[in-house]
Amino acid sequence: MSQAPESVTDGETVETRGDERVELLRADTNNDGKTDVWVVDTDGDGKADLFQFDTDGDGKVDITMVDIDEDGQPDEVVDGDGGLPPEQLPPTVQV
Ligand SMILES: [Ca+2]
Ligand SMILES: [Ca+2]
Ligand SMILES: [Ca+2]
Repeated sequence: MSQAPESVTDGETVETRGDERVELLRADTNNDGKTDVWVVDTDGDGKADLFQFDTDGDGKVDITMVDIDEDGQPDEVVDGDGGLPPEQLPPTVQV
């Protein structure tokens, strides 16, 4: 069930390992006070399998990557939040 990282689709709901959303990390990489990187565990095993990025700083996710087999390589990349919008919470890490 692995797909090539090149399979970028638009506006689709991504398939994740689980239905949970445990945010392991939220980071503000451009120091505007808003989160722009989310690292998420969806199946509760403590390992990250969902990564989301806000690339234009509007607080909404622009790119979602899923690492379905948790090997550190993204298996699916979609535009937008992939049907998994994050809560608007302050970042846990200022980068
Ligand atoms: Ca930011
Ligand atoms: Ca996981
Ligand atoms: Ca955005």
